[in-house]
Amino acid sequence: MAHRWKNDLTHADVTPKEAFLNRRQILAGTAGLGAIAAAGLAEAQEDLQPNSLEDITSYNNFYEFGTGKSDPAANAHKLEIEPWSVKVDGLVDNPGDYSSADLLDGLTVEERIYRFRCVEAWAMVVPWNGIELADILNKVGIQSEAKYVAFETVVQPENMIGVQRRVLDFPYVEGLRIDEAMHPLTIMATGIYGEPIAKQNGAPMRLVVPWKYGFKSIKSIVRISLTDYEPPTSWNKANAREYGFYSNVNPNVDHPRWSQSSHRVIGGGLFASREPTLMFNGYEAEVASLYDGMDLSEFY
Ligand SMILES: Nc1nc2c(c(=O)[nH]1)N[C@H]1C(S)=C(S)[C@@H](COP(=O)(O)O)O[C@H]1N2
Ligand SMILES: [Mo]
Repeated sequence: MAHRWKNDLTHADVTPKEAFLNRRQILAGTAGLGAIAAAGLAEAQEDLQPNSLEDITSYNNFYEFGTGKSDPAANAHKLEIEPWSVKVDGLVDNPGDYSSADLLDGLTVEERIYRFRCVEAWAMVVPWNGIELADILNKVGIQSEAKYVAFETVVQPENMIGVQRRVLDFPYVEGLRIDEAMHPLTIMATGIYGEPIAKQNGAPMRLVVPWKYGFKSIKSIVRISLTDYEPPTSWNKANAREYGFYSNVNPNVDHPRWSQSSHRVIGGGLFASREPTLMFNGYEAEVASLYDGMDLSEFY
């Protein structure tokens, strides 16, 4: 179900600004890129800022592999992703343990260039490849009592230094309300720049919810559960005063320890700059109606 929303970003907005040639090599060297390449990348290259794969894969949050921004790139090679199984359970018609191939089989992978805003007030623009989460949920069959979706990240203690050090209460868990999960902007990402998603970015599949702070976009998912209650979420469990369940990007509501009105643009190098943060991270027109009647002045 392509193009049910309007994307105001182009490849020219992709950060950072330094590896245009790498990008050409990636495109030239990737067999089976198919629809992604055909979707205008060749033409758009004229407008492209230099490529961002390097920054996207080297500045990460993935606490299972350590708390430093460069720890995931250094340690996530240990993540074992084959075979990969996703348990689907709860209020679904077709529960079970799905291989990643079976879960995604027959569904359409699209490129989605999204702003990505961490609650720590930094941001990137990432050209994801992914499948609308709604397509996956429709495939497994949502029962009418389902009101939320819960997600869980894999735990491989022997491979995960952050798990060994118990830097958070693992497994990392996240959740969405069902209407958020079914929104066409919400994707299960399986790639970046037409390449399989790097382990430090959450291989083999991770959520991307572009109007919410980055911690909602849970990585390396092994369980999807449909529930009739609001599921617990990792950062809310760790510090409920600072991190809510909704966590929609909102420049008007400061985090208790830092302002959310602007953010640092990753990848600018010497030209690193700040830019104003937009309501719902720039997706207000698409998602504001989901929150009609909610008090957005609180840090949800
Ligand atoms: N399992 C898991 N998922 C996670 C995290 C994590 O530590 N563990 N960090 C979150 C945070 S805080 C952010 S900002 C994004 C970072 O995604 P990126 O490294 O692909 O930019 O992943 C989110 N998903
Ligand atoms: Mo984050």
